[in-house]
Amino acid sequence: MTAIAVPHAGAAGLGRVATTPGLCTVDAPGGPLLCTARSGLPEPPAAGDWVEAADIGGGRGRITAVLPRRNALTRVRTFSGYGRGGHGSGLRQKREQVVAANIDQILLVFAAARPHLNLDKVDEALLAAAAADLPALPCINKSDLAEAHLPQHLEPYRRPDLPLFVTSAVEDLPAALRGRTTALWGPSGTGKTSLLNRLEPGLGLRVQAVSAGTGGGRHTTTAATLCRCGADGWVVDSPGWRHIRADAATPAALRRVFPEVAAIADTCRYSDCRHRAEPGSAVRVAIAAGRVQARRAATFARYASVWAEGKA
Ligand SMILES: Nc1nc2c(ncn2[C@@H]2O[C@H](COP(=O)(O)OP(=O)(O)OP(=O)(O)O)[C@@H](O)[C@H]2O)c(=O)[nH]1
Ligand SMILES: [Mg+2]
Ligand SMILES: [Zn+2]
Repeated sequence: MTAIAVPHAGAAGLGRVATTPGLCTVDAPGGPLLCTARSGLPEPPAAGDWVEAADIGGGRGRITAVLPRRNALTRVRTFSGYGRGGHGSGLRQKREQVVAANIDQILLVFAAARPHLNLDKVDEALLAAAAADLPALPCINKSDLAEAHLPQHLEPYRRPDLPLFVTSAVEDLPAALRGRTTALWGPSGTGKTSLLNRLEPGLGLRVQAVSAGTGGGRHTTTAATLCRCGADGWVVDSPGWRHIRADAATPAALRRVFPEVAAIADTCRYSDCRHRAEPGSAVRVAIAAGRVQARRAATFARYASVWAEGKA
């Protein structure tokens, strides 16, 4: 996940792209328009883009211009192709795809269970959002399926600067989404679309049970879709991802996501301490005393060393 910052464009009187595969649906001032895009646009429109669209009658329209994006949530998709290097040399091509444009915040949707909750993935997602300078709202959905120890595991996320949602009942969410464009982001099957359907019952978006065997999602949502949510909010429902890239995490992002570890790491004897067997590692002492979670400290140390190596 990366967010590219570009200057904000004014939005009055323009349409906003709701869905993109094939024809675009544009939420235009006069109602929804099914649009084709003018050829020669520098980039294909993405969900959340503000566009100029000409109404050509019969509910149809034509996108003539895409306004500059304030930011864009992207994901890298890897394609296997066949290269010229002889037998079995599958060339892996990477292409960056815009999932959603002009986003104010990200609701990171995970499930307490089915699929299994991997808190390292939560940390990575928070780190990616911090590195992209986007506010993140972590949300643990399916709280009705949570095991008894969940509150203990979530302890590091209960902080005044982080609005953690534990949902199933969604009463607190509407206020957090008001007046903003929020991208839903998280693994497949965690209930992103279900949350949106409960917030806006009229949407009737498709959801699908997770796999009976693995408890994993089935990639039900296949394209990013912008929906109106409440009187003045927008939500982009997005396809569940498998990989999240947090490798761009800066020391500032690390400090924001792991404040309890960073504060103690500051007091380690060596500034390049890896918090393993080094003498004078305050983090190691804190783990032994139960003041810091070993899991969080390990992730913090891993990303700190990735950063240090990148700078070396
Ligand atoms: N027990 C329980 N099940 C839920 C909850 N929320 C959603 N589900 C179920 O989880 C399954 C997956 O929900 P979806 O909304 O399709 O998940 P998604 O995150 O949109 O998945 P993708 O579109 O594949 O990324 C469905 O069977 C939902 O009914 C919840 O709070 N509790
Ligand atoms: Mg979905
Ligand atoms: Zn240390």
